[in-house]
Amino acid sequence: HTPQLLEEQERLIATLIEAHRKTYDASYSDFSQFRPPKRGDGSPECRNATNPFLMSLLNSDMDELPKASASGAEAAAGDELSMLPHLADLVSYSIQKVIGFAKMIPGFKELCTEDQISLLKASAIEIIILRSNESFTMEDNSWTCGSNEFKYQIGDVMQAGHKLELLEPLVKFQVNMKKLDLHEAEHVLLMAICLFSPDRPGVQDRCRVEEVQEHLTETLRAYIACRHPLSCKHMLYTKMVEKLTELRSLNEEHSKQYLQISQDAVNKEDLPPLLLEVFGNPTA
Ligand code: H97
Repeated sequence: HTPQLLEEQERLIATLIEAHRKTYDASYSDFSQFRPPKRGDGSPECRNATNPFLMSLLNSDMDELPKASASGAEAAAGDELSMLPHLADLVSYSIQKVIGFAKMIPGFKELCTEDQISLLKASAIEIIILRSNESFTMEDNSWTCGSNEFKYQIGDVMQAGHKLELLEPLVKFQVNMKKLDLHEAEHVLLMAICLFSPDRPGVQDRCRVEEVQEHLTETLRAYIACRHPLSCKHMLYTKMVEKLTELRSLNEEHSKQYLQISQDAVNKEDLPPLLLEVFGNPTA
């Protein structure tokens, strides 16, 4: 049988969409306030990077090595972690927006502060990965946020210290998300469901969190059943729940790599205080 969208569920969806619109600026105009992106291009000056050639191929449309860098082995200016300041600022900014979004979800403010913190700490990277799907394009598998300066490709994330093997699943995830072609209602419900996961470490009032999550998933099921075109709703709910499982493993990988990056970072100022609080500060 077909569940109905109750008036209350309609209102919930409207609230979530409004919360997302208020916290996701699709013009990306704030990005110029971040520390600027520094992209090593595989030139001899940038030879210090671990994979300069691979990186230059990933970062451009060329499919051949640049002649200049094909010879000589002189190492020069440190290019390692050159994208870290910019991407750390992007992530810190995104965390602030995720917090703003969370505060507008009915039920979040009613939790005790400790549980609010536990949920945000655990889900921040997952919600950032989810919300970033809006800027992701399958045209060139990049996150395109306006100008070329703010177009992020795999090579850029490698230059923040992340490993290629682990970025491939991230891009695959983005492509598969894009293919689901979610409605805005489904996109915002998925982010809210991700936040209200009762099994996150440190959560005290699991029952309350579970109650809200169940209400959100019930709303998602009802929405898909009555609003999504028949031809595409087949297994959509199941596929969305599978995405949450994939996010857990991306999250786990991120934690490991983040720990490594934060230990490797020579300039501790590269990591903004909010980022250290949310993902951990190994030197604290
Ligand atoms: C969105 F590397 O909020 C708005 F150290 O859509 C727009 F920095 O580890 C643009 F320390 O293990 C957005 F944690 C785009 F910070 C999002 C993108 C594109 C955000 C650039 C790379 C991002 C990606 C989502 C996640 C990913 C930010 C990286 C996140 C990070 C980091 C750090 C930090 C840093 C890498 C994720 C690594 C995996 C593969 C999950």
